[in-house]
Amino acid sequence: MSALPAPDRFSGFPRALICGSFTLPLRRPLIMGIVNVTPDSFSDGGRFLDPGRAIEQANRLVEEGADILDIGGESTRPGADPVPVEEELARVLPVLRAVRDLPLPVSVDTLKPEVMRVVLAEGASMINDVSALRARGALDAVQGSRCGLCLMHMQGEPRTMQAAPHYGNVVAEVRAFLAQRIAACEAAGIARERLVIDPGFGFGKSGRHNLTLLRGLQALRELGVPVLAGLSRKSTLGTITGRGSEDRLAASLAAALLAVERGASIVRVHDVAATRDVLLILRAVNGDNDPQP
Ligand code: HH2
Repeated sequence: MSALPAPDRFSGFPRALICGSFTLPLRRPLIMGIVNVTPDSFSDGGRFLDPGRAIEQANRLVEEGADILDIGGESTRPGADPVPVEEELARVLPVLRAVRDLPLPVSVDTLKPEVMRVVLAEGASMINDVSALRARGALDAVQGSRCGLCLMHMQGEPRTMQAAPHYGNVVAEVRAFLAQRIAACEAAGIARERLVIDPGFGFGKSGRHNLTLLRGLQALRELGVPVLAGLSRKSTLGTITGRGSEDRLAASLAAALLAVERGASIVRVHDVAATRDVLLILRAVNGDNDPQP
């Protein structure tokens, strides 16, 4: 087992993210490509429910330049109903098994400890949990592995979260929640170098809350853990542009770019190729001459 990467000598910020057997350098922004194996995801529901189509999509995203794949078997769109464990595993496992030997970490988007245990045993390198490991048994399920962990903020739960989201100071409250979840992970013996935090755009937030969080992203980065931003095709972008979820590419690219400029280390996106090009331009303008991925 390799040693943990040393944090940057000057900023104390981690230089790399541990994700199972992978150590992902954080010197350039990383792209997490979304594979939704669901009938009801908000922008691509049903397109990749068939395992063959989901596997094709996963391979396409890797060719397009994804650094991490994120496979989800349960939609968390507003109003979505929970899916039983067996059903979620039946959706996720065929795809995980088909891509787990590719040379990149595979994340599974789940909030169920039972699913976490099975997918980690089956070769997942990361758990992306929209409830930040708050379910009973979730910390135990991931503690003994070296998997990466994405801790996301959500107010309420998917079925009802958009009914009346309310905050006094959304940035301060999301930051305090994430700081508390980082502390809970560390208290459970989980190394900080395995953690990623995420404000959870659209999860119990109005459009105004989402924009305030995007403006204030730097305040989350100050927690000393890489920030992931998931704005791809989200409804706030539709409200601003007046466009449906399949027609939000330009808005999603702008949002990804703005998130990285404000400190995001990872962007979670549906459209990997276009996002890669945008981030390459940003890096070139910033004079970042690191070798291409
Ligand atoms: N957003 C969605 C799902 N999982 N995970 C993280 N960490 N951050 C996010 O912003 C995030 C997430 C919702 O998007 P999508 O997967 O496209 O839709 P659905 O939940 O309907 O499957």
